Amino acid sequence: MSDTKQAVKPQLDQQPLPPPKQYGVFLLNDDYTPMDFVVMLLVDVFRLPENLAEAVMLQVHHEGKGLCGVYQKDIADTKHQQVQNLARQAGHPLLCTVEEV
Ligand code: TYC
Repeated sequence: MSDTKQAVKPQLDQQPLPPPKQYGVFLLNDDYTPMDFVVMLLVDVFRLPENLAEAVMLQVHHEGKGLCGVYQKDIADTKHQQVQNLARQAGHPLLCTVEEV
């Protein structure tokens, strides 16, 4: 009786996959969202330490935009959705964007 199991052949002749694209999640400034709320988001959603969260919040406040974190697309989209959901629930107009970096 022949052995019907197929040998798994390593695909050594194939090129390695390119690294996955990376996406930055950016916060945008507005005149209404409280600073404390933005710092809380940066700590809770992006896991930044408190001092860095405050620095990012102030950068957004002064320069209009700031990078919160860099992720693969699905994770960046999830963070974006979490920010928008938390902001809307709290009644703030905070906006964030996802951009390939
Ligand atoms: N500019 C806001 C204020 O003065 C604070 C703020 C910071 C809002 C960062 C949004 O992404 C933001 N209350």
